[in-house]
Amino acid sequence: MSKTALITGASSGIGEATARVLGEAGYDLVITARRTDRLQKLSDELEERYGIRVHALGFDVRDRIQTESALQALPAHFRQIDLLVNNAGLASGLEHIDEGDPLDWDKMIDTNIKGVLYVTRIVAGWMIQRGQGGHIVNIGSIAGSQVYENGAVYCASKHAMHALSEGMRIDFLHHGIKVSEIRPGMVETEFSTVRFHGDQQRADNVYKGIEPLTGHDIAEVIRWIVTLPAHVNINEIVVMPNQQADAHYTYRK
Ligand code: NDP
Ligand code: 8X3
Repeated sequence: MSKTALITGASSGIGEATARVLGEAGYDLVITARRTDRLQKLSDELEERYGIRVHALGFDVRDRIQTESALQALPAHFRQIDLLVNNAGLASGLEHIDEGDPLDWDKMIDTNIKGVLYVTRIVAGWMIQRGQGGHIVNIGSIAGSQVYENGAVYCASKHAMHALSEGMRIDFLHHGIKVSEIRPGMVETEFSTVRFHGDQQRADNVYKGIEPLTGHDIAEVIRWIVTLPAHVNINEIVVMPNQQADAHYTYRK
């Protein structure tokens, strides 16, 4: 019997790479994001390449009603979720708090914290009902343990992801659901373009002189974590580019 994974934020970056890697590993997939054109293209490609079943599902994780109704409308097969990857998230803006845009704060808090809760509540509920355990992989960040100037709200949202991961691990312990938090450093995706509201030059400068991680690097870590024996769990793992020591120190060539 093939396993099924639901990946949020699969229209780009880490989520898209994870869909590719899990698809190659034989998982049936539910891939979600707002940009459904991208999801549909990815779904067609992965079904064709790996002979798996893929369901593309468009919703905005910030909208609880939309999230719940999209998930509840999934065909029965795709509600038998073995693995949930809570990946959808973003940074928006990079300013001191007194100059920050509250609309950016809403986006980060609503997506990175409330969105994770809305999706997890439903999918973990299905796992518990089914009674066969499961695995939840949360994409946190080094920003979940360190705070840097101008990034207070994003860092707060990833500190929250860390707390939610710990909370899920406790709450789901007696249901046999593993919870793993991955905390990457710099990964070159659309992350910085989104953070700088489409300013590509500013986004490119973030990675100047550094070989950053790729979405695929993180996806391979997920592949490893989910193939460990049933009695083994990786609670959390920090993954960094070799040229980055932590949130404050990078060595640029
Ligand atoms: P990308 O911008 O490439 O991908 C983000 C994904 O999240 C997209 O698929 C996007 O899809 C989805 N998403 C964003 N907002 C929403 C929303 N409201 N509803 C549904 N989906 C949404 O960035 P990354 O791949 O880098 O980011 C993935 C995760 O990794 C995030 O949680 C990020 O915080 C975390 N991370 C990233 C690091 C990095 O350096 N890149 C480092 C550490 C952690 P769409 O726009 O189509 O809805
Ligand atoms: C994203 C990476 O550099 O903002 O979580 O901490 S960083």
